Amino acid sequence: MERLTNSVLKRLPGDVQVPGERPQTTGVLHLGAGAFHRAHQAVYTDDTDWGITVAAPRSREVIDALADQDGLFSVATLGPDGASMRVVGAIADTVHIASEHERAVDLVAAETTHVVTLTVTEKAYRDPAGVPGLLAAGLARRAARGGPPLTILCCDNLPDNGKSTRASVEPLLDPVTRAWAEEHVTFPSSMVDRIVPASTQATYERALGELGVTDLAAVEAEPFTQWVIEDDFAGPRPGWDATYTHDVAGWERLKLRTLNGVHSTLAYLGALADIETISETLALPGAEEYARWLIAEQIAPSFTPPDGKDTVAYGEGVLERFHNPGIRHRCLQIAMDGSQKLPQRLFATIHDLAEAHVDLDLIALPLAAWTRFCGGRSDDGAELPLDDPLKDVIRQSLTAAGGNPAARIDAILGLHQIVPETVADNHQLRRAAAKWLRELDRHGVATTLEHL
Ligand code: CS2
Repeated sequence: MERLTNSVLKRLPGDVQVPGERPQTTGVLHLGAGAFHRAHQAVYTDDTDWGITVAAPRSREVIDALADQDGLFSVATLGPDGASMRVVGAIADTVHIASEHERAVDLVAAETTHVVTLTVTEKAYRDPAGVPGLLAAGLARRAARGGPPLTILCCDNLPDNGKSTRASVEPLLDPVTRAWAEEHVTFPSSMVDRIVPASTQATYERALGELGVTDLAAVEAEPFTQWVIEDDFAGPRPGWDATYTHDVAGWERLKLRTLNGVHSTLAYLGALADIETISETLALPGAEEYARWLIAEQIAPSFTPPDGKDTVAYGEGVLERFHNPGIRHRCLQIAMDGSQKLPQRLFATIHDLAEAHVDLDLIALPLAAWTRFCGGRSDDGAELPLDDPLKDVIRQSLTAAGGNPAARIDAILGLHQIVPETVADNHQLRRAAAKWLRELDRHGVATTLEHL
């Protein structure tokens, strides 16, 4: 079957949006070739005259597909009222970090690289041998050459993600590079948002149907897209149509606690109830009502939203997006890496509520749901995969705790690597979570939600 390449662009159906002139230079080096990058930063860059070199840390699947397609791929935007197709031409080159490490280091150092963007998932920042090590090696080379300033822009769902990225790289720098970096490198924070499920066979089939050629790097996404970036660039940047601000922290909190917090909550509840997607989970009797209460009574009072924003109204928008039937976002995909996601999505909220002496009953339910999910069995007794870097310690602690709900909650709250002491020691939270876990064990998710 013919592939999506430059030579077929002119023959694509008229309703497919195609790129104009392809970029000649790649001022952006992007680390992480996942679906989210392709449907988010790559689309923003496609609307500018800059190009991207995309670097894949481990798997070569996506970059091989891109290389076979002259860097082209399609984004299907799936709204409640139909779909539209766009071919993105911003990716000009690819690099495989695992097998071309030297070249990747050189790209970080290259004077033509002005911005390094990252979507490498939460856990990657804890692995000095991985992405932080690559950035450190690249900065050392750049400093040694007296290269131009560089902006390192994190686009992962972490709080203060610029600071977190800096903190993962800085300890790896020698004193000379560190001094140079202080002058020449910035790490702005950013809040990124677009729902982009992992591509499946159905994604590739849809692309083939719409384009008439095969696209093995195709992605599907919702219509909504947002990018709020801290205005702290060390040098030139592409003309991304983003919001530039000096206070990104409020935006990050709003999105992480509301969208991602409710996403993870629904993902664990849905997975336990043997439901495949978020939109199907939200359709369970009681689920949407619960999500609304959670947002209004627990998430909203936990922080001050950015200027002019109302968390409850924002939450309504989020729930509407979650309902989008065109997006089949699997609960098990979102359930992955809970230990890396829940600190900023759930524990930070609990911490702030506890400080403000707000009752913690409703927010104890996601904690109970995650605890039961980590036990590995759904309400129907099906096996649930625990895909998490802390899998071994989680399973060991739960096994040691036995069947008692209170002991299992204590085992999870005892994960001091991820649970702040103020949360772990909160008596009211422990009691409420144990109560919910007992309910979930006895009656399952569907009945628990129905009788809230
Ligand atoms: C999701 C996010 O997989 C997950 O954990 O919560 O990927 C979510 O879809 C995005 O952050 C939306 O911007």
